[in-house]
Amino acid sequence: MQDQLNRILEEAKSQLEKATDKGQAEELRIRLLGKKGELTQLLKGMGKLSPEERKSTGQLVNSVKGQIETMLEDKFEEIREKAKEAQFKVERIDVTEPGRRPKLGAKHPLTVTMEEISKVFMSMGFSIVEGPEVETVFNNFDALNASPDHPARDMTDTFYITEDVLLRTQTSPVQVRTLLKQKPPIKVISPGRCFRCDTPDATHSPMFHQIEGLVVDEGITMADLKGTLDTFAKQLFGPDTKTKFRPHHFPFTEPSAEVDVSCFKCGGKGCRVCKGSGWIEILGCGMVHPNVLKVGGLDTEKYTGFAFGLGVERVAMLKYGVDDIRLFYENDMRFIEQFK
Ligand code: 2NM
Repeated sequence: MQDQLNRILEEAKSQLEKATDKGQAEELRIRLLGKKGELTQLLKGMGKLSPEERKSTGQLVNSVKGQIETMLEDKFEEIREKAKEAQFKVERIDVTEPGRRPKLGAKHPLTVTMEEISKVFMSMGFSIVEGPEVETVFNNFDALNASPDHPARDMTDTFYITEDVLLRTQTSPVQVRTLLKQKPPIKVISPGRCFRCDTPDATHSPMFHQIEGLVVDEGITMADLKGTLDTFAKQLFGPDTKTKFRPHHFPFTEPSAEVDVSCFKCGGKGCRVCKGSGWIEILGCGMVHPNVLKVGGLDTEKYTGFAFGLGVERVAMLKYGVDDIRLFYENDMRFIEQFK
């Protein structure tokens, strides 16, 4: 019996040494200690022994059993450790490795243009005002002296939400709001999105951006208008830029004008950018119509003002040589990245 126990112990030792995974060790445990295991069988056979033999053999069996259990535990522990190490190897992070550079975004060219224009006017003492894109017909048309049959009011040109509510077609309703709540002196610009029912093509988009300006105070004249816009053009396009004011018509200004700047590309000789004329149209402007000033409850004998508006997309297209307005709205990083 002792020999048998020693043999079992020796065999368990050599087999366990060979075991490399949990399955093999478990198999061995069942074979040795399981219900039908060799050691269990031996214990069962002890009934045939004399009481003295039973005592000494029992101790021996228990000692062997204990040894085997310890060996098995050690083996399981060893296998667990090995598995952990293997996992660590796979999941290891090298904290000394240099980081991956995050891809930097770029400001949209329209944002860059809008900020640049705003900066010029801010340096001349203008404040920035903003307002809602969903506006009343009153603020967008009535208050701006647009006659009831003005073509811009047409359903086919303006996005109406109800009979009295629309998507603003220009940012001047922001200036109407300013006139209604602020006393002169007023000196504001209003950058923002506008909406018109236009079929998209290279130069039209149903959504576009405008910056409009409004100055109201005692004694404001057309000379202030010309001086301000000439200074603006020189700051935006360079000190050699010349301006030309051509008579025009807007319902909200009288007199009204369009402003051309000498071509910043060819300096006025004529090229592709200015289509050979040497001049580029960039602004609309005029002296605020008395009917508009009256909306703000102003005494039109005492107060006068000038206003202007420009399309941000048009300026950005000219500045950056973009030939299709739709490129601004496609969110193609290959386009936007060029303006970093
Ligand atoms: C333009 C051209 C001329 C304009 C007028 C006003 C207001 F509210 F004061 F009447 N805001 N903006 C104006 C004047 C806009 O855009 C081409």
